[in-house]
Amino acid sequence: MYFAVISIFPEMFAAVREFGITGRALTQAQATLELINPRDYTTDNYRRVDERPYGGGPGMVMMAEPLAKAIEDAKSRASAHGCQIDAAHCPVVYLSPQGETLSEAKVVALADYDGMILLCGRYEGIDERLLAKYVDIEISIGDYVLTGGELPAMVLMDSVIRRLPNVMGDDQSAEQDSFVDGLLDCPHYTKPHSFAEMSVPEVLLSGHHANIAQWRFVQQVERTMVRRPDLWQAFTPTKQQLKWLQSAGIDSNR
Ligand code: 9D3
Repeated sequence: MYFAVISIFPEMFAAVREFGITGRALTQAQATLELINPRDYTTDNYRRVDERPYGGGPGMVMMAEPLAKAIEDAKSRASAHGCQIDAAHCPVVYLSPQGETLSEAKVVALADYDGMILLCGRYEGIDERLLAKYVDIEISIGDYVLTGGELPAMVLMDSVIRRLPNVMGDDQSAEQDSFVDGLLDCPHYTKPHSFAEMSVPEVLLSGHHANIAQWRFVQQVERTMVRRPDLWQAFTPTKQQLKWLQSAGIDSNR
């Protein structure tokens, strides 16, 4: 998958580029990341990308022209990389507090594109005419105020890259975790056997794989009921899970 990121703070993207699973995916070319700085497309001596808002008020607005040139360059780079340049194959995604909230379902859908151009805003926002002309998808990462779109772009890339084929070392990990089956995760334990006068639950030491699977599932359910009643409401157990719930005395009809 191809990513072009348009940001006046390209150095921030070392976080995804240089570390962990995303870093490895980029090294192994399962994903490509190109950074494009709108300042490089300015024509004035000060390399200005922001101006005062028409109509007055506090703060600054990102100007359309440097961003338009940056997006056009991103599209030609995406094309050179083999992406078909249209909204169906390589959309322009604007990270914005006004966007639809990112979810695992959206992440899965985003992972199907050839690539995407991620547009990161700073200051109060971007000139609306640039957005009208270029933006295909608008995404927020949640209802809290950040200082720009860079961290949301990295959140999006992290969540999308881990869903690409052959990226997860253990290819089960992406399937089995929280939100994929609609429940929170079970607790995890590793060495040592005793820590802070707490020992590991006996069932995990038993080697009885069916009992371990049942215990983990019941733990998932108990946590989800308490912490995320919304997820529990929406959950539909399989036949096996229904048996486990019955033997644990949990009413699955809620
Ligand atoms: C305090 C400024 N706000 C005026 C009412 C508007 C505002 C402008 C720019 C609020 C935040 C931002 C910068 N945020 C993003 O670019 C952003 C974001 C976020 O703040 N929260 C969650 N998701 C996202 S995606 C992009």
